[in-house]
Amino acid sequence: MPCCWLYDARGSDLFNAITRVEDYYPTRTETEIVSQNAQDMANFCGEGAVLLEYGAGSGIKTEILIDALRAPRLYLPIDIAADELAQTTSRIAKRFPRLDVFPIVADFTRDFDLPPALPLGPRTAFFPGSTIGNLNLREAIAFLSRMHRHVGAAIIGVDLKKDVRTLLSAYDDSAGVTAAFNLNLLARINRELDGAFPLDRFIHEARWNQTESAVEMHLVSLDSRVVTLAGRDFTFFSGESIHTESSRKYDLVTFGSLAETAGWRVSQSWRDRAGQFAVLSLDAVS
Ligand code: AVI
Repeated sequence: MPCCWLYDARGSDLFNAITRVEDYYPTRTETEIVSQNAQDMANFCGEGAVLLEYGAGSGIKTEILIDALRAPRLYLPIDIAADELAQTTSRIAKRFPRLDVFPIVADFTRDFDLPPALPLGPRTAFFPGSTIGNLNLREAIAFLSRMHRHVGAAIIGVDLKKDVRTLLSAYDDSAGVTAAFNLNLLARINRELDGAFPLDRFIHEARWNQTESAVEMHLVSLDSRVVTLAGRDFTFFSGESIHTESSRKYDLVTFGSLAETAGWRVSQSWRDRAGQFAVLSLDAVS
């Protein structure tokens, strides 16, 4: 299923809760990288920057970056979740009263136009969170190519390959928050599509797919059953699963060639000490 369907209001709250659990390392690791290297990142963006953020979400890391920028001109957060975007926009506008903030409600995985009269100044995209990992190869190239049409430089968060045990506990945390996040999809289907999923007969499972270099989230049926939703029947065998999300993990060489395919060159990389996560700066080359 498209993983964007995991994010109804409850799903977004649960995702925010995931970012605070001990087992889920990406958010705190990336936040630490941005905090420790904010000045270098600000230098990369240049003075008077116009900053676009794809999938702005709660915008915590963005605040750290904006705080380090020299006289930024404009911040354009882009997100499909209008409510969260409005909250982020007003928090950032309050914290940085001299910065112009122009929110855009759009799905950044599809084509959309930027406002025609953007102020002059170096344009940089910010795409933290390792959200690029939720896109398959074709989608990732399409996204990076779209970003290339919008800006000449980018800062992007990429989760790195690591031992499978660390990965699986990040996506099946001991507090059960990721399980609740995944199972919420069935509750959503029941509510919005008049579905009849018995929520206690499906379980969350995180799997490592070596070929795809991805952690996958699945909802596994504990029995053989037929589930009706939106007037249609869906048959499950016992142990059969719904694949709800893939989270691809990269090494720097593989990501570098992916970026190159879409017209980018990696210019700098900032990593945590353990090498779990990387934040990369990209320059448009063609
Ligand atoms: C939003 N995205 C980058 C998260 C990830 O790590 O793939 C979504 C997530 N799924 C389970 N935990 C977090």
